[in-house]
Parts: sequence; C-alpha cells; structure tokens
Amino acid sequence: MKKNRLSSSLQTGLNTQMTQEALAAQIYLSYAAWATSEGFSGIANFLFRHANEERNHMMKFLEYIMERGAKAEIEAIPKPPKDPTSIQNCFEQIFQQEIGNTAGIYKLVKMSFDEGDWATWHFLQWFVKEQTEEETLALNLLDKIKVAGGEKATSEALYNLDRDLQKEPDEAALAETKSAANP
Ligand code: OFO
Repeated sequence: MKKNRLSSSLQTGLNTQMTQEALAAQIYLSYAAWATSEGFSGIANFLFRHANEERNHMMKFLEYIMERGAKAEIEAIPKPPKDPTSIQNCFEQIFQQEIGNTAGIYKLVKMSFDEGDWATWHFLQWFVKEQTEEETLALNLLDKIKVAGGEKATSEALYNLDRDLQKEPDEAALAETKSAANP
C-alpha cells in the first residue's frame, strides 16, 4: 500500500531543507571553533548553542518527512565557508546565512500552499516564526557590534561584548508576541 503522503516535489524540497539545516549547524560550529581560537569564549558559547538549535531544526525536518510516510535522504553536508575576518564579519555572515535559510523555508511554504498540502504548510509555520526570531537576533547582535565600534572596536569593547554574549538569550523577543497587558 502506498503510504507516502508527500508529493515528490515536496519530498525533495523538505529533504533539501533538512540538509540546509545541517549545513547551518556546521557553519555555527565552524564559527564557534574560530571564535574560540581567537580567544572569544563568550561568543563561541553563543555560537555552539546555536549549532545545537540548527541540528534540532534538521531533526524536525527528518521526523516530519518520516511521519508523512516519505523517505528522509541523508546527504553529504557541504563544507562551511572560510573563517570570518573579524567579529563583525562573523555576524554579517551569520545574518546572510539566516536570510538564505528564510528564503528556503518561504519557498517550501509557497509550494505547500500551491499544492494544498495543509499539513506541510502548518508544519512550516513554526519555521517561519523561528526565522523571524533568528534574523532579529542576528540584527540585534550586529547593532551591538556596531555600537562597540564595528571593525574599529577596541579590545576593551570586544572584551565586554564577549562577556555579554556569554549570557545572550537564544531567542529574540518579537513584537507580535507582545500585548498591551504584557509589553
Ligand atoms: Fe537558523 O534556522 Fe534553522 O531554520
């Protein structure tokens, strides 16, 4: 009996995004290793935590594909890009990587909408919100780095930034989750 509830295009698309999430985890890991080697243990800690988040995203795709009776394809993960050239460059690269990931999610949302696959459309809404949070978080961090002096930040400013990022929350607060009673 045929039990696959995904179209072949969505099966391919979801599998591709699953590998993208694995790549995102590798990029965070590789930048965390770079930050450690540069002496920024707070920033490295933040990046290591995010590598775990991305791996969890990969697992969510894997589980969903299997739950729908389709085959999850575990492919080779591309090599992460070169090491960043500075802390500012590191977070700029992360922001660009998150924008690319959002584009991949939106493409799947459109495909599922066009096909009327409401289960997949519903599954993807969690990622739509997550990407908004992750882009906001990356932008907030870039703002902090710019305030600290950007490429010209002093050692003292970078030291303070590194200490602050050690404790930075993993999620950014979104305007849509605020209310008049809970601003
Ligand atoms: Fe950074 O995001 Fe996964 O989806």
